[in-house]
Amino acid sequence: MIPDELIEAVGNARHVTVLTGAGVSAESGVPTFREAQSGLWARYDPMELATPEAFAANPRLVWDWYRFRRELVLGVEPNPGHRALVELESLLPEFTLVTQNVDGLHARAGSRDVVEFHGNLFTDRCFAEDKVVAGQESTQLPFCPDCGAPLRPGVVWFGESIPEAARDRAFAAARDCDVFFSIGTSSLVYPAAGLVEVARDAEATLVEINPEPTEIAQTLHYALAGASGEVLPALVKRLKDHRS
Ligand code: BV8
Repeated sequence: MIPDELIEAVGNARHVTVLTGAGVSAESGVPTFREAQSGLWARYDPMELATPEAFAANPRLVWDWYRFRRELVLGVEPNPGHRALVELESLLPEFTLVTQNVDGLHARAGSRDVVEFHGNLFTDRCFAEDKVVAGQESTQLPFCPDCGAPLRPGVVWFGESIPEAARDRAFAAARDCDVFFSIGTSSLVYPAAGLVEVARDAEATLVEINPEPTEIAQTLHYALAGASGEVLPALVKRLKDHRS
């Protein structure tokens, strides 16, 4: 399932960069972004809720959706895929984990220094000053204690720019790595989906872990068809056996 040459490439790598998407959290019980939304939210398209326009038009609906997602994520645990990435980091000289996920599960699994490309579900930001504000546990619409403007979830919405520090770190890591993993992402959302092209141009070995082929299938060196919660622990075990 995992070719020896790939284990060699990872074992000899100076720098490995990983991009994860919603598929890495699927085995924790967090629905992926493009799966039909469950229950109450089934009738809403995330693409229409995760926008500044949706928030301006109906802040209560958007806050209700994010609070629903916060509750959902607080009720789940990181899965073996998250934990395998923590172990992989400890086996390599340099490792950069970039995630599109806003659920914070990589950090809860023990990954340090995660590059949160699309922000984080659990922070609040002032809509006017765009600064992070201490989370307010309120069921109403929260407002900035400093300027009174509405607070919004600390995530990057469609049509919004990626936070500069996260964007710069992610693209630098894609340029510098010897092996680039794209794990659990449909590779549809830019600029995150552009990272693999940067890694390709830097002649990195390109690997995907996903049960389904995706938009980037043609550009890959290795496509490991499977669930990240199974493939990643198997990869780490093979790497440790290879080392011993
Ligand atoms: C920007 C936070 C511009 C919010 C998210 C036309 C062409 C190209 C681009 C565009 C376009 N029109 C508009 C754009 C830009 C747009 C974009 O890319 N749209 C796409 C949809 C076409 N991008 C933006 O707007 C970005 N900003 O471009 O700014 C700009 C420039 C200058 C100045 C001002 C503005 C901002 C995008 C960020 C949006 N925010 N999230 C929230 O979460 O509420 S994105 C959202 O989608 C999530 O973060 C999610 O992570 C992300 C990507 O989805 P995936 O993670 O890939 O999840 P998905 O469900 O799609 O796929 C899951 C995969 O997992 C599947 O492949 C499945 O097979 C696999 N899987 C399932 N189970 C498993 C598994 N894999 C492994 N193991 C398993 N067990």
